[in-house]
Amino acid sequence: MLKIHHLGMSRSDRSIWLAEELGLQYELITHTRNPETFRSPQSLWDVSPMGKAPLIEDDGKTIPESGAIVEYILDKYGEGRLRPNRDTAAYIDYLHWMHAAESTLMTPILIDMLSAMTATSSPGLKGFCEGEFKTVFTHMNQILSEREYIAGAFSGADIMVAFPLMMLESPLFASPEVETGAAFIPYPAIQSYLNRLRARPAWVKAEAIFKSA
Ligand SMILES: N[C@@H](CCC(=O)N[C@@H](CS)C(=O)NCC(=O)O)C(=O)O
Repeated sequence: MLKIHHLGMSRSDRSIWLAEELGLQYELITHTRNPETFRSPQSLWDVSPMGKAPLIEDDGKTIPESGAIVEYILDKYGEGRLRPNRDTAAYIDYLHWMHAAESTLMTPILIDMLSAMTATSSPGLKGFCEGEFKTVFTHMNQILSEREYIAGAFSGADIMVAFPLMMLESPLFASPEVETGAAFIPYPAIQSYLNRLRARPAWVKAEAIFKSA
């Protein structure tokens, strides 16, 4: 059976949500962060060479990296669901956002978060993050005011993109040190999109699972 290694407050939320969207049977293995360092515990290092979540095990294979996991699961268990056909324009949007989630979107978020957590923020870093957030969110807001989901119909790309967006709503980002504190105020289409995602039954089920794990 498919095994999902889950670390609290992490991108492994994506793997659980995807499995719930597809109605898959899976075994959930939960790892608890070190309470002092907030890093992975030894149990995760025992299965993951870089000590990172998410990680899945399936048919004797070990698959790391949340985007790779989405693609693997859709290839093996998707039966054509949650991914546009390859010869469509929607597929290009799917590919774009599938990859942008961990790169274009996540980069300023991580810089912003880590500079606040380590008290190393500077006008240069703040300016960089502010500019990046404006560019990315303006573009996403435009797209999401024209369609319901990031690549048209709901897809694996939404599962990828939702994580960084939801991260911005965590209390850490409410700090005045962090550029994203008020990030969504001028972006109503992004806010409506998040509300739509949170209303999905599979999200509701997944959220209950990773909150209780
Ligand atoms: N790009 C990777 C990032 C993996 C990653 O950094 N995971 C974090 C949790 S979101 C982690 O395992 N952190 C614990 C640690 O590094 O000690 C992915 O999308 O899977």
